[in-house]
Amino acid sequence: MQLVKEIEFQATTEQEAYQRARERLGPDGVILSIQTVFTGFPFLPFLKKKKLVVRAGILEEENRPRPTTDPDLERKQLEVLKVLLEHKTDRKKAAFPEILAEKICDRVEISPSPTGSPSGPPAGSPRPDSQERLRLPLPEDLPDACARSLSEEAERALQEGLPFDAWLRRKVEGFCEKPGEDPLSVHLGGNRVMILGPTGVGKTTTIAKIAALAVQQGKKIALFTSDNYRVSAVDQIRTFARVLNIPFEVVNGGAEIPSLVERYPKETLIVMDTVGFGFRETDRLERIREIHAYFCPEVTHVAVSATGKPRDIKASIESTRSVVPIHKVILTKIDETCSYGSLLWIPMTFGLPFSFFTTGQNVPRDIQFATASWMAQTLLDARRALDVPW
Ligand SMILES: Nc1nc2c(ncn2[C@@H]2O[C@H](COP(=O)(O)OP(=O)(O)OP(=O)(O)O)[C@@H](O)[C@H]2O)c(=O)[nH]1
Ligand SMILES: [Mg+2]
Repeated sequence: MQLVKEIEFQATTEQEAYQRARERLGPDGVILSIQTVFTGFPFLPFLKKKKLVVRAGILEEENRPRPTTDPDLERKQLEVLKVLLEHKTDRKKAAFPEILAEKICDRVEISPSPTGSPSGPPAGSPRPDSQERLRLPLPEDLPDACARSLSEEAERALQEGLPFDAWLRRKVEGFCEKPGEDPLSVHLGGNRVMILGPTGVGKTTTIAKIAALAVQQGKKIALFTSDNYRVSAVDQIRTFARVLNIPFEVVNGGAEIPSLVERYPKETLIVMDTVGFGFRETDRLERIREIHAYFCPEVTHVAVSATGKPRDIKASIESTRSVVPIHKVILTKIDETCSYGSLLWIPMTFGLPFSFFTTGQNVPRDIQFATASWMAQTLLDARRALDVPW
């Protein structure tokens, strides 16, 4: 990409910044950066004013092949694409993602994630501090109210003769979709899908993994992004779309979404990537409300990181829910934690099922359909790895 025009101006809100960029640069304008500055008298805080210094521009693809910042990554991505395409013609032989993932790993030297698989948390994980939780091997990072309610339920089940493992498996069945013939469609929940969530949780990477699954299954898919605040964000998802050879659209404003969607037949899966937001960023939340209103997704997934603190995850989900309806939760970065309480307290607290779990940076390998068997196994293995007697 090359920057063919660049402007700088001031605005009071991100919404205004976006509108002015559109007015001055037309539909191809993208926000390059927004910097918040304060003016006024530092010693008189009530006179302090916030303003946004905005850089916007027009990006164009260069005619010559784009130099990549990471040629090794590009090579790996092309290898992944080749495996996907080969696999597409040979679909009956293998179940995705495991077998395809093996194929890809055989062909492409993708290093395993440093923290390893979630099914085997490293030794030295924090030990439960209460006798109660030692007796009932629940995750030690559960918020107290959830821990109490689960302990009581598990105790009752034990008294009725249901072993803890069996009770846990049954419990988590209510926290995800029932497996079906077409797990990708079941877990996505529709053909117009919007993925939201805080900054940096892995939304775009997860969308790339989902797109790879769709391509592998021969589904028609198009990627949309409304995250045009940063050049790198557009570039990141464009690269994935290019490697997978699927259509890609940058959405500059909500009003243009219906005509972009109309270009695709109803059966095409359209996945909308969105700008990450902090739960206090009302401008960004407004932007999400606008995109949602025009895109009218059948299903909205919120992505949150398993490494997040419960309070922050709660604030993210609640703030998202205050602007748009949410149907499912994607729990990301499970490989980066050995505390699995979020597998239980998130669905218990919000009454939302999980759709996908992501377990590393590798596209397309590190994604799991959220199934009860995977959840129960992960929770049980985590406790076994702690050598808890039970
Ligand atoms: N360990 C680990 N890293 C991940 C996972 N998913 C994504 N990442 C990494 O997290 C970082 C951010 O990922 P993105 O996909 O750009 O996150 P995002 O939510 O789209 O970020 P914004 O667009 O900035 O809000 C990248 O370095 C990813 O490789 C995961 O499951 N595990
Ligand atoms: Mg992103």
